[in-house]
Amino acid sequence: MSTEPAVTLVRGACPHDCPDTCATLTEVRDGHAVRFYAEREHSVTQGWLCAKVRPYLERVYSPDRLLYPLRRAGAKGAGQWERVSWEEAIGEITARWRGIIAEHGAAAILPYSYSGTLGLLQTAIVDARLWTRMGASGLERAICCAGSHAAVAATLGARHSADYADVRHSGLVLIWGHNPASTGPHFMPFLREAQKSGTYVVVIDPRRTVTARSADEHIQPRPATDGALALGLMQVIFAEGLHDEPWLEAHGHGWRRLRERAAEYPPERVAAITGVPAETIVALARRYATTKPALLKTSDGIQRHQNGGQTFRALLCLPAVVGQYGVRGGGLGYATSGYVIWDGAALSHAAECPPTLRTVSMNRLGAALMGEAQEPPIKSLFVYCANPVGSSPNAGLIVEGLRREDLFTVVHEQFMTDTADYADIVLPATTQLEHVDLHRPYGHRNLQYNHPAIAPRGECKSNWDVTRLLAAAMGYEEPWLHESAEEAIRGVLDASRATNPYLEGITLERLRAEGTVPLHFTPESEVPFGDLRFPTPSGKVELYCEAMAARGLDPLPHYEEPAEYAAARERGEGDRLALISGASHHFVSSSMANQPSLRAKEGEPFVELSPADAAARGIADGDRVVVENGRGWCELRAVVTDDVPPGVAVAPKGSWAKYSRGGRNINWTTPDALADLAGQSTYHSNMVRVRRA
Ligand SMILES: Nc1nc2c(c(=O)[nH]1)N[C@H]1C(S)=C(S)[C@@H](COP(=O)(O)OP(=O)(O)OC[C@H]3O[C@@H](n4cnc5c(=O)[nH]c(N)nc54)[C@H](O)[C@@H]3O)O[C@H]1N2
Ligand SMILES: Nc1nc2c(c(=O)[nH]1)N[C@H]1C(S)=C(S)[C@@H](COP(=O)(O)OP(=O)(O)OC[C@H]3O[C@@H](n4cnc5c(=O)[nH]c(N)nc54)[C@H](O)[C@@H]3O)O[C@H]1N2
Ligand code: SF4
Ligand SMILES: [Mo]
Repeated sequence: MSTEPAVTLVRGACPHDCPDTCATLTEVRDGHAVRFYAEREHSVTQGWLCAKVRPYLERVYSPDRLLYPLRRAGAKGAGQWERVSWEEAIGEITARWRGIIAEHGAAAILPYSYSGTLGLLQTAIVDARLWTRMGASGLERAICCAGSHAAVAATLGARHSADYADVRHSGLVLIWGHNPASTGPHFMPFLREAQKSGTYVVVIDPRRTVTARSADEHIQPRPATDGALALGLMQVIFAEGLHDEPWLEAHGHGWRRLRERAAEYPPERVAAITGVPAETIVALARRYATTKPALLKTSDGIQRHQNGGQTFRALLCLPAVVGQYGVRGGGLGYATSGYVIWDGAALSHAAECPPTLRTVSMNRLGAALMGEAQEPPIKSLFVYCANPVGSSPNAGLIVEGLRREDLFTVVHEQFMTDTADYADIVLPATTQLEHVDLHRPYGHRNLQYNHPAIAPRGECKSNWDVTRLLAAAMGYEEPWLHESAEEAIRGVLDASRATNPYLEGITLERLRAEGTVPLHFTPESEVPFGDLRFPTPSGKVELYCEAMAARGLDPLPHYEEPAEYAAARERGEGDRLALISGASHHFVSSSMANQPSLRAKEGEPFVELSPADAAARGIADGDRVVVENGRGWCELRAVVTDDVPPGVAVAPKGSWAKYSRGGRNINWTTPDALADLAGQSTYHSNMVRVRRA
């Protein structure tokens, strides 16, 4: 007789920062996850997971998982630890915090988190509640998409996009500064199908990415010049009378003023700025204006430039000029995250909390720790769902800050990251297989529920459970700091549904039972902006944005060279290269970049150089090179390739510093300057020198 324990099948969701939010299945036998794979029936996941997450059990059961709380037992960063109990750890943290609050006020405590998981509970609720109750410093979470979100809010009023499948209706797809083959791979099969039936695909990216390889046309502008390119396309479209004037009259606020602005960008001027030949600009403008439906598909990578906000505004104007918003297969493919905005009051209970005295930009963590944040100075940092030493800009300065003897740093993590190395206390975190959550994807229009599949490994605790422990030890008695996980999710879901038609009929019970629940659309709301009502002050697409004018910002999109590029040009530093550090194929930011099998696939951290730039520096393919500027340096392997044009270098983000030669990654060079809108990060407005090591 067989004594094999039965297998149970547990429904989950991929928690990583990726638009696809795949529906997953875990087979559990005897409390142990034995298989992990994709849901077949899901309209987007379609039975496959990406190369990064397929080996998820390797991550969950990794011998490197943090399993117990640790206290630093040597110098900061020396890697000496002693195991402590949760009781001791929480006791020590809250004792230190009480002292800091008494001396400096709670604003001296800075929580730091971003996108380790995208769940409602483990991220959104956790980000909002304890810290607000405490009166800690707020964190301006502008590392990823603040500029594009601000641009969309100003121009369209909402982040609405269609399902990937709708691309089959597109006659033309402009994939602009976006690399879905790596960063949102479930779009690609839909794009392939469309291409087979005649859709023309153009990729606009300085680098020949995996996505660009299979396009019908690849256009390579100089980095950060896309605002000029977009305005140049508009110039041609207006000048040749190819714009949709009735549409603009009815739905485009300030379109004549946009036309005047665009007139400043004739093809020859744009060619000089972008490096794209004038004929190519004219041909693309004609194609975009005359092939319908025309979809502009983009994401957030392109706006990580100092002029990224205005660049994104310029992109958002294009579909309006050719009357493509509200058209199935046309308009904008950006993000679906605007259909569900979680109810703010239910999320944070901020009305019952003290005011947040100040907010610190997450893009300036190093500067903030080193003195930019005054009154009070930051005396304690609590990091979770983030790895700032690996992922945030100007990492050398962050490390300097983390070395401060008077800074009390706590890191809640699954692994001993480059950041956890500098902690005073490390707390072990659960993975997605060990906790519950609800996910609102940014690339498709379903909600995804994640059931825990296994018990937490070792003494790992979820973010929510740590919140509750800390709240109790701080003596905060508000019931919303002590709810069960399900109660917390239910409260926010129910409050959000009360005012949101897209959540009609979506209850926690349905989510728990069905796992994947599509948002509720009507025939009128199904196509993004299908009713041609835009939730902006004018009710139209705000090509000219009054709200931006009122804030002293340029109300029309414009092109401006990033200061770092201009400075290098003016100083005659022709040997500098514009370095772009977008997504790596096998990691999600720095997540997964410690998994041996994925590191092997990605290879040694590299920088791509054009044959001309390599030759000019005496660099051969495979050479070790130093990439450097005034902020810092790192050592990489040179890949000499015509995938990048002269003047541009590409070094993907994500590699852990401690697994890199010299103990540094590309973020030792990236700028912590802020962009033109919303305090956005500016990773790609980065001038570097490259030389043989
Ligand atoms: N495999 C993988 N997937 C990921 C991630 C990852 O790290 N790895 N990260 C996730 C996250 S956090 C995000 S925000 C999304 C981002 O998703 P994407 O925006 O698609 O990814 P990025 O690689 O950041 O940027 C896209 C492209 O922008 C190009 N680019 C940079 N500067 C310019 C420019 O000035 N002009 C133009 N035209 N193009 C430019 C880069 O070369 C890059 O190919 O991906 C998510 N998915
Ligand atoms: N050079 C360069 N750098 C970049 C970018 C770029 O374009 N160029 N892009 C930026 C972008 S778009 C983004 S979004 C940021 C992302 O930056 P981060 O938000 O710092 O993301 P990760 O580096 O992936 O680190 C997330 C960490 O969270 C941990 N984690 C996962 N789940 C949990 C959990 O449930 N609880 C806890 N406590 N921890 C958990 C993971 O183990 C991981 O170490 O990176 C930025 N970095
Ligand atoms: S990272 Fe993206 S593509 Fe990969 S499994 Fe997760 S959601 Fe799916
Ligand atoms: Mo991101």
